[in-house]
Amino acid sequence: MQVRGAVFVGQNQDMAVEELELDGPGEGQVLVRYDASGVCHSDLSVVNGTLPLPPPSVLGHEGAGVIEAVGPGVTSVAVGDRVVASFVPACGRCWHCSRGEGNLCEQADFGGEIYRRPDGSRIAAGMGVGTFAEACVMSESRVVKVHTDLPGEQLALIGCGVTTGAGAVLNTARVAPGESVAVIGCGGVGQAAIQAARIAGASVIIAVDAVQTKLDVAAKLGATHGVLAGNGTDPVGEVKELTRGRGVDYAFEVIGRSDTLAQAMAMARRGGAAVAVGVPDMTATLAVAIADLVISERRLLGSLYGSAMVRAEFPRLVRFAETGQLDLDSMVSRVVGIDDINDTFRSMQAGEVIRSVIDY
Ligand code: COD
Ligand code: ZN
Repeated sequence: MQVRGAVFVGQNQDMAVEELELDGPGEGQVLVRYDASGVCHSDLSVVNGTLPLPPPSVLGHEGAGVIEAVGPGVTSVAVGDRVVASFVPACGRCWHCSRGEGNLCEQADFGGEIYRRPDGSRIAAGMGVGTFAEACVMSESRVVKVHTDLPGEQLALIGCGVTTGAGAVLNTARVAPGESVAVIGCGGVGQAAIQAARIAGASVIIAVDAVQTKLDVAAKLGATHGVLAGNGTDPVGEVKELTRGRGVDYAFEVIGRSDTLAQAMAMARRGGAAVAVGVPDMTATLAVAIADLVISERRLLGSLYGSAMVRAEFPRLVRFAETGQLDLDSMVSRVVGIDDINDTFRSMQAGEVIRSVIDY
């Protein structure tokens, strides 16, 4: 079948929207026709070289759609099912999946070079689910069936940003009622973390961002305090001041910078934890005083894809949205067509949006 898709053609170059030929699903594979795709900062991180993925490929990893065809042997979904794509496979059988660590699934599955370009060359979906094209073929382990009437542009966000941010709070840190939280970086992923902290019953939720409008949205979604970061500011001091000098139980770094991760460590109380959600370039390291780790019993936790078991997590997040606890509508700042994909990166960098969503 013929689909339109945005092709990542080279580092720091605009993506090219092309007509692509897509093969049908093979053994154990499904064909998903996307309703919508969110545009996450990690897609930009691939294009600007922070996350090393070679061009050319079809990026996008936050999408929801409908199963259009299934290959032989597929059992978990059928034609017509609504699904959210999972950019980490969830095979359910490997060593990690069996231990409840589905986000670390060991299945080595990259659907192969499924798209054929007009010049005859073949390319793959760079993050496995190709949500920057109208449709994609992938292993059935990468789709989760959901029963819901939520609009596609809201459902798509569950594929990455919401699961990554909310899961960091609910699964990685397991924030308990009454605890205190700081979230550094209030883009799509950070706003989901703020909402999850509210759902978890955190009593103090401090949003930290360099852009005031992000703090305004955070206040609407559950933040009890906002701290404007940037030149000449002291976010660590302000967070300490808001917590009687002690610091927060959990400080989440949701940008992908080593300096703000150091801030998160400094914001965590004695016995508290910093949670690294963002990923800076692959060489970045963090200098931590070992004495501080021991004497202050501060912990540093990594969180990948919200430590989520997606087959349970996606439906849970859908229920939170349906019951009004999770406000996805406020996270969708712009709905655009695939031809506007390059402008969504510009508006993300300009701090204009929480999430841009491509509507197919
Ligand atoms: N201090 C405070 N706020 C800042 C600063 C700073 N120095 N710099 C930027 N910010 C704010 C921005 O104003 C913005 O509001 C926010 O940080 C970042 O938001 P977005 O919308 O650009 O980014 P998200 O929410 O889409 O993504 C954040 C991630 C941390 C997930 C992402 O960038 C990342 O690190 N990805 C790699 C990790 C990964 O692959 N995860 C799985 C797939 S996402
Ligand atoms: Zn993402």
